[in-house]
Amino acid sequence: MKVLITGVDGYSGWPLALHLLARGHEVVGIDNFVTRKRVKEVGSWSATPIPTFAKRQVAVREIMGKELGFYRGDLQNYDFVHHVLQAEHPDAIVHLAEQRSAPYSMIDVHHAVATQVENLTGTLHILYAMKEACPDAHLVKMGTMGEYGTPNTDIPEGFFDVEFHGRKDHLPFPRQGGSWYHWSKVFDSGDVMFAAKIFNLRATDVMQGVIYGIRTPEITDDRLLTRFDFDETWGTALNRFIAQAVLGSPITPYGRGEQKRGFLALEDSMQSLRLAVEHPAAPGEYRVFNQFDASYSVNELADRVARIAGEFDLKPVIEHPADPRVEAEQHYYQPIHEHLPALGYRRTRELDEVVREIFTDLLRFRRRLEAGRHVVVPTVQWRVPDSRPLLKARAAPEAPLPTHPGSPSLDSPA
Ligand code: USQ
Repeated sequence: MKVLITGVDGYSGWPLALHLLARGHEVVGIDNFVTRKRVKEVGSWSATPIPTFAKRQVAVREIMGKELGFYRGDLQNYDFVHHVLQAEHPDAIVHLAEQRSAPYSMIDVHHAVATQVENLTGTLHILYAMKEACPDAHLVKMGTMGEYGTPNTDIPEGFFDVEFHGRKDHLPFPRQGGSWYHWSKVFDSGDVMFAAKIFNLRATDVMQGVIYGIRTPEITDDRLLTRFDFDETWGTALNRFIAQAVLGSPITPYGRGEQKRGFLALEDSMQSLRLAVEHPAAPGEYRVFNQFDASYSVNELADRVARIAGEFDLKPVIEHPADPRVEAEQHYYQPIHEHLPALGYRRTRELDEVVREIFTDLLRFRRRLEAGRHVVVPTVQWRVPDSRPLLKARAAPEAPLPTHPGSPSLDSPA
């Protein structure tokens, strides 16, 4: 199959390109490199050294013997999107090119607006360009488990049966995003569902949990590494906890630490996305896959990381900052995930094994982490003004905390 990946330079996009190429698919990517720019904006960088995209393409050619097609451009430009879809006629489009950080979207009004305008515009451009240029292609759209929030019921895969005032229907399950970012994904889901109906498009909306990991089997050489973020804005819970342990900084489960999320190893996320691509939705069908392996509370993950850190002669402490987010810190959490296993999905990576793998790599890149020690402390607050202390019993910061000057530009660099 020919697969177009938007956001091919990102944490998931890059290993997905390698995975699909290794499986014999033809892959073309799009990126505008805005994540590289925005991680710099908050004063951080990838813990793994990542080459320029041109060097990545050379590495793919030399190490894998494969060609990776690439268009540098911005999904905010409809003519660009239409041109690529018309020129390439992909069988599937995996749409990952969105502002993906909840804390980033909560910095201020400008970051909230940029997140929602960019994410919704990019998705609408793809939907319209598909209608015009490749109406038989299958859209695999990256959503998030966070669209559902944490309801006090089980969470179905997108839809559920409802009986109200004596009448029954099969309806979308209510969405309750926990940040402007998560709400952008909720609005996207509505747009993709509607477009599938009116344009007769094939669409799979992937409700993905929090991803952790640094490697996939295709990453056989440092030149093929994917990015690994560890700062408070771009790093996600488990990855951040391991980076904190390597740094000797406190591991930071927020608040009571009993908030639960669905988690998935990077490698198994690649397997899931490939299965979605290889088993397309029918014309006019909008389907929803919940994509995660197991649910953990952040306390469980912090304890796990602290225990495994001992194997690497590290002795991290766990501290509980007041939760900078507005979220339930203790709640019921029981999402269902049956669609992907029905397509053949099987978990391949155990949590402890991946945690050890991340420790091993991060210890190699320890100096890159050390230089970013100041960006691991949470500063973005969901509720402002807020006078709660950021970190109980925290010493004065060793380096100035990062600031978030100005608003991000909607004109992402090409
Ligand atoms: N958390 C901590 N301590 C930290 C960092 C996070 O306790 O140092 C907690 C958060 O409060 C939250 C949970 O861990 O309850 C998850 O936070 P996260 O930063 O790992 O993930 P989140 O902001 O929800 O977003 C990430 C990705 C996003 C993806 C989402 C899947 O950045 O792109 O959509 O995970 S999900 O969480 O299922 O919505």
